[in-house]
Amino acid sequence: MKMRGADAILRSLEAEGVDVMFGIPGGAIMPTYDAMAHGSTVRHVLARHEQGAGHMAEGYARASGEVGVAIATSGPGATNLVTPIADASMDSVPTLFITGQVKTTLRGTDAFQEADVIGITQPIVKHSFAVERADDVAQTVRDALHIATTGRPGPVLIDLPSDIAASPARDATREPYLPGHRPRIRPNGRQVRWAAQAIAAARRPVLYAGGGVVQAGGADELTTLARVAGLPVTTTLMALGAFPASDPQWLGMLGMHGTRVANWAMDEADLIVAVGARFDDRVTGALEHFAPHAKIVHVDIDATEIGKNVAVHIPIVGDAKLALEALTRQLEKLRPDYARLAEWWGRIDGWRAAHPAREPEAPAEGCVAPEHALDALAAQLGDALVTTDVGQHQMWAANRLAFEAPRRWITSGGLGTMGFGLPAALGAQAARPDATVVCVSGEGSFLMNVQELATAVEEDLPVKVLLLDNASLGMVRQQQDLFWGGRRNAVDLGASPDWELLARAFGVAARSIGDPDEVEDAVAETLAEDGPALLHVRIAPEANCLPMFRPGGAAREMIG
Ligand SMILES: Cc1ncc(C[n+]2csc(CCOP(=O)(O)OP(=O)(O)O)c2C)c(N)n1
Repeated sequence: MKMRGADAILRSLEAEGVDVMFGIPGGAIMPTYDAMAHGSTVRHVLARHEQGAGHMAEGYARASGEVGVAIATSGPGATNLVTPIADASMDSVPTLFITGQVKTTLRGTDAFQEADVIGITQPIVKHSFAVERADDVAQTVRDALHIATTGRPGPVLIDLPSDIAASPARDATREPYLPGHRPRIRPNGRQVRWAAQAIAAARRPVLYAGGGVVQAGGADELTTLARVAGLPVTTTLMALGAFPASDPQWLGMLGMHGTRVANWAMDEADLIVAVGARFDDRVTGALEHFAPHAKIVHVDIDATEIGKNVAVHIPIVGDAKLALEALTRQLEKLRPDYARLAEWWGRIDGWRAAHPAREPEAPAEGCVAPEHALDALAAQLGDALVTTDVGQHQMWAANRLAFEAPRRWITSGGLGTMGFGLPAALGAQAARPDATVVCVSGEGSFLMNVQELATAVEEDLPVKVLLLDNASLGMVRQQQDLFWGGRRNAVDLGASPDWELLARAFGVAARSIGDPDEVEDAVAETLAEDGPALLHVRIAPEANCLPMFRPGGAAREMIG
């Protein structure tokens, strides 16, 4: 059979090592689905909503470090991908989104299911390609994968008109290309030396790591640098697991829902070494009050991040793993004097002793404390991967589950997308078939992509869901209570479905509990299920996620 544009898509994905994609067919993408019907080594996972498919691609990428691929038809299929594309852009997730487009002859006629997806997604893609010739398809796929995965990773879109997909194409997969060529950006040696000298001289240093460390595969190098230099370490929500939570140098997560000790250490630091992090507002709080005494070293692969939110004293543009290695080598030569840090560690230990992890409040009759449910999960988690949705449950999970290694924690950080958790878990499970994958969710978020339970059953993706039900949009309720005079509005989710029945309707095993004595057993039973399973836990409806700092307030002023 002669090769068509649509075949070239598949042959190129295969040649580049893509083994799964997530999507839903439709009119304008029919040629590509027909090409799949002729056979491909790329597994296709049929999602039930394109937003689900997009988050699955993200979950796959975040779990594996490999590119995640989602595919959809034109018009509504493509617009349903907008949220995952924005999510992947904010969290720098290497992803490829392939959309069908109306025939070139119908372009601009408001044809059936025509939407300008290139225009709509312009500000949120790393790059996009509107394919104009079938002969270009193979090269376009290779370029797209290359762009998605090099430098700062991100989402790339290929928009493929159906007539081009159906036209004969040159078999360009046989033409030479640089397979696996992924240049790494080396940091400048002089800047590394300055930074190492600043670290060796600092009296109150903090190492602040972000998702870029995970992306660069630099978690071990982060840990080595921290140990060699004796640095206290905090990470963003995105980088949990990049530094082992059991390590005595771990301060916990920083930011709005981070620990007091992490935020106070940043506040009093004389040197902040930021690696693969972007000083976003959920981390810094009000910028005019942020880290007033600190010099800042900022390592980032994306030069546009340096100096974006805070003035940087020593910039290092480069791959986080390489930069961390280089910094460690310099510090080994400098042999820093650890005694100068004794006072700083004393101060940190004092904060720790005064503010240990919160003891859960006694829950009302028929409810479980959220911290209790998460502590039970933490105790049985082992090497499991955890995805979350967005809300209180996400922040409780971030603080209660302790991760020792990267890529175990998958959450929507930058965009804060409710509905992310379940499909992301399915994508992670597709990437790691042998791993246990748990989605920690809230009932508001879970309902946003609950249809993907059907995908879990049909595709044998045995994810476990821990649904923390507080009968409300808890995080919004908490902010209304704390910062909006207690005027609760549009947060009551009293009329939720019967979760056990709902899960069973999809063929998913389910159990519902509200008795604290049942928690440990119920978690164990859920994790032991062969197939997908849901554990619905009624949690205290008034429980707040504390401590926190006020949106727009100073990070040092932690409430609760
Ligand atoms: C798509 C989307 N819509 C709205 C919001 C705003 N928002 C943030 S948290 C939240 C409540 C989440 O409720 P739930 O999933 O039940 O979690 P809980 O906070 O109760 O744990 C809302 C509405 C959001 N983050 N994402």
